[in-house]
Amino acid sequence: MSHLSPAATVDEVLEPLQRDGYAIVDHFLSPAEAAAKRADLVSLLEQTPTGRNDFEGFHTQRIYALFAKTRAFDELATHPLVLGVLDRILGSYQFSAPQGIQIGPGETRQDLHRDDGPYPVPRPRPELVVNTMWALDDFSAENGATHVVPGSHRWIDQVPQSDTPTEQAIMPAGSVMFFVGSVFHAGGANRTDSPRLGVILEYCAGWLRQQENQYLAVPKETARELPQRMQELLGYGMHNEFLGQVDARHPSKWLRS
Ligand SMILES: O=C(O)CCC(=O)C(=O)O
Repeated sequence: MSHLSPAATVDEVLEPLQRDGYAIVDHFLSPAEAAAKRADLVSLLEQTPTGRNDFEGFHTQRIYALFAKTRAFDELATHPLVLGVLDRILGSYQFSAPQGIQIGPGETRQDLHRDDGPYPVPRPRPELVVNTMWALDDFSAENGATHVVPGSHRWIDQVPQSDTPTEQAIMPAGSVMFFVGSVFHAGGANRTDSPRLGVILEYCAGWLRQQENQYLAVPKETARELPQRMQELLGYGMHNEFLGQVDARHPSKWLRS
């Protein structure tokens, strides 16, 4: 698994991302920045239940509606490196399922899956989803670092088996893994005594339905106060001149009204 430095360019991220389906930039945030973002989620985690099924994880907490609850990730969500990668892969895009994921001790490995799985478009197809996993703890093989099946973004009918080899996104806190929606991956088992906290900022093509409905997840009053790029990513933007209009007007006008 190749690891890039925080000075990585868009092209340097794209190279492993397109070849393997994922790319890791180590230490994108300083330890202090990562710790501050982690601290920001602590009070939210105190109010967050564990999952309701094996996929969510019975020992895993998920902070849904992330952008209604914290401003700590706005800057990362709109960072030029992230948007530069998204520009090249998706072109037009929006948030799909931004969420905090804390995998607790005793959690088992999630089933390998694709984040673009919910979209019923035949493969091969262009990428519909790009995800970023921000490590707020050190991700290790023992505490649940995300598993990835290298190259599986090119699979058409093939599906992973129980013995399909995976690599784990072992990375220090403050690092980020970019991965395309077509690559098979899974949250890891946590065999330690401490939780593993990460945040996924997931984006889908601008012409698709968002996995989590951001118009309802983030109150209009909150969205109205955000920078324009954040508003567009939440969905208050247009894909070409047709998709996203409200009463024949740009949705940003409706948001301001
Ligand atoms: O938490 C992780 O490492 C990945 C989780 C994941 O892929 C998911 O919940 O869809």
